[in-house]
Amino acid sequence: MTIPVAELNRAAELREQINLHNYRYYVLDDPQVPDSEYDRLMRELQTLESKYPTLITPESPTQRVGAQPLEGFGEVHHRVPMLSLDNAFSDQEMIEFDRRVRDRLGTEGLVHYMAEPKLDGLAISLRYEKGVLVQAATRGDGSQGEDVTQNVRTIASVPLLLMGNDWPDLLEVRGEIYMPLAGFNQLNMLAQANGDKGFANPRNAAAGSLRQLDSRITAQRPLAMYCYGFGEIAGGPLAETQSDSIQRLANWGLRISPEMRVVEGVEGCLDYYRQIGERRAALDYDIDGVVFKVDSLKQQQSLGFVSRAPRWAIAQKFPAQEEMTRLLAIDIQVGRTGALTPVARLEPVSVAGVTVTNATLHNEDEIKRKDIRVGDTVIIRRAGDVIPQVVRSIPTQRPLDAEPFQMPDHCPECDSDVIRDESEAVARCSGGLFCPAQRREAIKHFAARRAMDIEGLGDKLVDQLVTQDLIRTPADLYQLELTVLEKLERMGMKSAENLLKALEKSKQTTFGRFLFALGIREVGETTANSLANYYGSLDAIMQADAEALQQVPDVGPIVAEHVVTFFRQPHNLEVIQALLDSGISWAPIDVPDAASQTLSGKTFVITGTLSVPREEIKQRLVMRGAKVTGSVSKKTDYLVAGEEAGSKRTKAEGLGITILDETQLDALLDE
Ligand code: D41
Repeated sequence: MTIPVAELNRAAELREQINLHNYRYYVLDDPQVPDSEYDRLMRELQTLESKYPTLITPESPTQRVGAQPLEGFGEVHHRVPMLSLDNAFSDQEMIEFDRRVRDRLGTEGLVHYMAEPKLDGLAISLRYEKGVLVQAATRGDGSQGEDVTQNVRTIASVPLLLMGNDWPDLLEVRGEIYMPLAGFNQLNMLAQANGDKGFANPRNAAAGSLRQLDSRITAQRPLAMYCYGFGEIAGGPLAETQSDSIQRLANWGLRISPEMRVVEGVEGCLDYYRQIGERRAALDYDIDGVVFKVDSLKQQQSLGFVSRAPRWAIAQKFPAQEEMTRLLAIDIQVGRTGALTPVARLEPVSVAGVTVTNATLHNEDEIKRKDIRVGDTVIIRRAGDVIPQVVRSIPTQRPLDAEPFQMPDHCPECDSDVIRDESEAVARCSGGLFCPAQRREAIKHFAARRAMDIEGLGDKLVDQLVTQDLIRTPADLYQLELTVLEKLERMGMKSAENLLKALEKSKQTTFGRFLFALGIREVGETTANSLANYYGSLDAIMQADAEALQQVPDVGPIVAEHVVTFFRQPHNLEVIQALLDSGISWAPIDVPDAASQTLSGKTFVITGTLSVPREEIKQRLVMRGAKVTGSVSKKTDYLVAGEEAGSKRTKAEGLGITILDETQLDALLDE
């Protein structure tokens, strides 16, 4: 069947447009058109292709949905081997690496390195012939891998056709296929909803998805790829440096990491390592370190490689974050609100350089779900500076007599009944302030830095004071006397005096801090401040009912109920009275009247250099009921722009948002 020229041209045009939109969306993460427009173009192309099947080529954007299942994967020989990476586990080892590089190069000058995150995924080689993706292979042992072309073709950020026309006729690109964390979490949530276990981590999920014989399954998985290296290239290297070569890949529509940088010398490497380490948790993918590559290809060549790893590259790994140890016991901790939290007592183990002896187990359901038992060998994870977690147990190493965990039905501290609301995951001690644990935790909370900020009143000291029955409520703190304090363990005359001074000093506080310190359930710092600013006085809050309380920003029905309940307890009112009697006070709060809220409901963004500090402008806007946010979006009503306002101004202009200079802002504030 001959195809009319008009439709032939239209098909070509559609492919070009779709490829471009694909690139904008998946590679640059900056879409140009709404999804509906993209879908419309795709449908039009599909219609044309089904009318004229000879129009279909393998690189058509319609051909990404997956193909017939395979019997098995073919083998691929890597003519240019896929090398492995040497590891460095410390700054010292990095210094030694840089020393070796400079010795071999015979230079004392600073070496330029290309730095990039080390993704925890799977290494892949893509082969483009005349700009068309013809093969994708796993690394395998470095010289022999598996042919996973059908699967890789379904990954949207892998171009089926390179952009431009200055690519070499043969181009092999190496990179890492991985699963973004957002996609991983979604996939696992879906799996769990279907009663499946899901994947243990994003790396396994990526590997499992890529090893599917049925590429239609792979097509459903949120995989992505970053390119970082080269295999065979017709006509030799693409440029003189690693960084320029990578830039050329980017120009052809291949996806490269936005974190890639050229750094100078080993100091530059170590800085980069630290910076990425700090941002690690904010990235949408798992990384296990940073890779450094000598930037000059000439230098790379003169360094060469040993066995299977180049001498010109190294991976500086982050310290391991998971370790195995034994679960010695499960203790129950009683919190300020009576919540019982199971805590794992562990055989001490060093995780990422920190000795861990305790880890959180969250709640009863979690322990049951993971089937964790005392005596088990367990895997502990420490992520950043959060509390270590028990990831899972290893059932094959379980002692025969290990029994399933059971939440106690009486409080381990005060023997009161434990109750668990059907709708809640937490079990609670019903003892209230009869329970010494709840009293202890309430007082610790009261004294905390973000609450009354009583310096020198640490957890251990509170434990002693409560255990010896020297205090029962936060108000008792202000009745403590020197003669009593100085006799306490690890207390001397001097620290006892300092504590009394700190107590005295804490009496001058803010209303928000005081409210927070009371420890009303679900009332955190922000809510406490909202309540303080909205009502201005304790009496006003105490008189408000649940309905009125919900008028306060970020107070919902649950918080409102907790506030009302708290102030209904005679015991709490007594404690508050005693606290006020002991001299606690705060600066009065001006409650703005409704008439001054001229900018209520309006959202502002402030940018550029202004003649007064930004905080001051923010304050003035907030006093008028406005909200001030950090970034421009459709929800922004006004952009206040000073000198040298950059991208925010451009974005605001694009969105048609009203832009104010300082004079216009003053006028608006004076209205
Ligand atoms: O992100 C990675 N996992 C990564 C792996 C990376 N950013 N760069 C890499 N560079 C290389 C060389 C220097 C050999 C081209 C690598 C790997 N190799 C690699 N991945 C798996 C084995 C080797």
